[in-house]
Amino acid sequence: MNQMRRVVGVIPASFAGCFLALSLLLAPCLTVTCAKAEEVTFDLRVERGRVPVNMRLIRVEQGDVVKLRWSTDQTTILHLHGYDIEMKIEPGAMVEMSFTARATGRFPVSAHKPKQGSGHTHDPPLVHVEVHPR
Ligand SMILES: [Cu+2]
Repeated sequence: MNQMRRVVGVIPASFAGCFLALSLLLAPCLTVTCAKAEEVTFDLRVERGRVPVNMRLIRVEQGDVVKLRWSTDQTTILHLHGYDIEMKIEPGAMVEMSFTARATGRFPVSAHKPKQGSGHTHDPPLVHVEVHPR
């Protein structure tokens, strides 16, 4: 006990300060909020340009690592707005769209029909990704 106190006593103030700062930095991560950040995976099947009704709203929480695994019956280019991720999906292959949900909000994923000419048009969104604040 006596020895312990002496050891604590000789810790330089700067070190103690650092330790305090570090604890404050880490503290939020030790609470439930931070521990909840997780990896979430959704399997999404596009058939004739649509995703099943019960899969059209994807709710995640800020900080989650989100994986959308896409399969399709026709070649399509997907565009996740806001996060600005574009990928091509083709029949017979599973394509994973992966991102960390840093920005909160409601983000549509639209299909781009392969088209001639420049620019692109959107069909109504296939799904919406909702990123909720923690
Ligand atoms: Cu687009």
